Amino acid sequence: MIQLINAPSELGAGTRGASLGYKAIKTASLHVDPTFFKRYEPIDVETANNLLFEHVDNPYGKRIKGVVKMYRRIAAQVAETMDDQDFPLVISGDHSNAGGTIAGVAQANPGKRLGVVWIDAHSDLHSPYTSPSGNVHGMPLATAIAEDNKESAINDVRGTALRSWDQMKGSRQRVKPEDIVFIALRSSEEPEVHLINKYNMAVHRTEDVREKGVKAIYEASLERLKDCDIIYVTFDVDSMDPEVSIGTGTPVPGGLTEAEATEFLQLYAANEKVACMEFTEVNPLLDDKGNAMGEAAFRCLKATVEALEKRK
Ligand code: Z70
Ligand code: MN
Ligand code: MN
Ligand code: MN
Repeated sequence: MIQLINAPSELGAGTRGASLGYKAIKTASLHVDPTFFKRYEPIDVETANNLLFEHVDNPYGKRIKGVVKMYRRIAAQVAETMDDQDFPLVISGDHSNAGGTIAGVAQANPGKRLGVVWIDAHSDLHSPYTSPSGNVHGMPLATAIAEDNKESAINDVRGTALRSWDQMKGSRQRVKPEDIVFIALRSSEEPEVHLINKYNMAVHRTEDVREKGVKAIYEASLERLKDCDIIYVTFDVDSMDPEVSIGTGTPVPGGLTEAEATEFLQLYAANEKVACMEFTEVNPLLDDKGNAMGEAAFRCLKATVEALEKRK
């Protein structure tokens, strides 16, 4: 069974409104498939969004104590869902807690090698030592590979931010850095580029997708992850072009079309190795075309669920 998990986080984002992403998607479903969220009723993860109203005390890990709370709750829910032999499909607000999703997948699958497909304009590989913004949604993938990247440090981090960071990071790698594949990546800072090169992570840019086609990039990613037992796929909607994805915190030109994103999601969803997926960063407050982003995300979600259903 597919289990939707609604985790309307937004503590990790730099702009407000990502916690409304699920509602935007749900509202969009009313025009397209009004009974969808009855058939796939999500489990709600309690947020710590009350902390949005408190003073930010850690410039290099903004609201990171609250992010850690969300991270733990999502990890626990994802692990429980997998222990129940259901497929977790997480709809999160901002991307910060994807490290929690990965921790949950790892917890429920001890001894299995976990690969990651990161469909995103950003590489989300910062640590508090390297983050230019202090926004924790730029850090989840670094928690999965337990990477401080101190050799690229630009920030003098101390105190509770470090303790929270160590809690997110955990004591061991949940994913080997060489088991990470990026799709539609086009915005990384220097410390992230350093890690991508150091560990030879696979990067497929939008131009590569155009040149070779979605299917070929998908197949290359599977070849890359052939020694992995299971795969987690994350879909940050800013992977899509701002023409589709203006309703998101940090749109970046040169992204995927909705059709390309849909094809990727359908291919991954149809693959038995894919054990968990996540949709993230829909922010209707930034959408200047009504709920266009919510509508596109819902169409992507519906296509994903239909492909997952066909597996059985
Ligand atoms: C930049 C930073 C970012 C979104 C992650 C951007 C981070 N690398 N933005 N996800 N939407 O501030 O770390
Ligand atoms: Mn992201
Ligand atoms: Mn992004
Ligand atoms: Mn609007």
